[in-house]
Amino acid sequence: MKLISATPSPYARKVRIQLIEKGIPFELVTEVPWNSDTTVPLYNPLEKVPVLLLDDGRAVYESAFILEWIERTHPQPPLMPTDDAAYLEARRFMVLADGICDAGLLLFFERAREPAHQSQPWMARQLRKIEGGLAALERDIGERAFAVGDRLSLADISVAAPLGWLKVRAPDLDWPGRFPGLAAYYERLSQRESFKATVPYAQVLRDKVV
Ligand SMILES: N[C@@H](CCC(=O)N[C@@H](CS)C(=O)NCC(=O)O)C(=O)O
Repeated sequence: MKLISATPSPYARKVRIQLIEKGIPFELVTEVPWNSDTTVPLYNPLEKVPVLLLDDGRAVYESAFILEWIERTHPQPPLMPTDDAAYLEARRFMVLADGICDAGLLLFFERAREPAHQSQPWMARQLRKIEGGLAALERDIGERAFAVGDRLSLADISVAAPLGWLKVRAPDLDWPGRFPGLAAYYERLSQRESFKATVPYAQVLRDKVV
């Protein structure tokens, strides 16, 4: 099994952490999906990472679906609660976390435009979503060690992904300074080997994207 990933990608980081936590061997293929010579479109017509390449040649893409695919095909150790209410609560966190990633990427690429072409209303809109999402996470996770229940789940992995990404791609937002509960939560999760092994770092985008 191979995983096509990018070093800063919060979506790919979720899958990498899940694979490590489950002890599933995989080959990490690092790409810059924004560059014109990327191989990603060969495997995903949507041209995005992560892409999971199965041993039988099939490609699975869209991070939430990859997480589900891996959970179904490699159920041990479980990273989703079995109880319906807890499962749905975990999914709720995962949806919110992915939405923060989406707004973050939109903000990042708007900021990457020439200043004269940047849309202030668009950036303000994305910033509002990011900050609203972080505030909701701060409120709902509170001082708990894990988002749901008393063990690591895909909810924690998903929540951590935008937190780590924002540190690299939007450090000016200073979310740890503004959301101390989330900062302590992220710090605790960051002690895990799977988190240490996947700390995001920037890639240079060689080609013009916006
Ligand atoms: N909803 C997708 C988002 C994936 C995504 O946007 N990945 C970025 C890297 S962080 C990408 O590859 N973008 C390239 C593009 O949109 O062309 C997922 O969850 O997998």
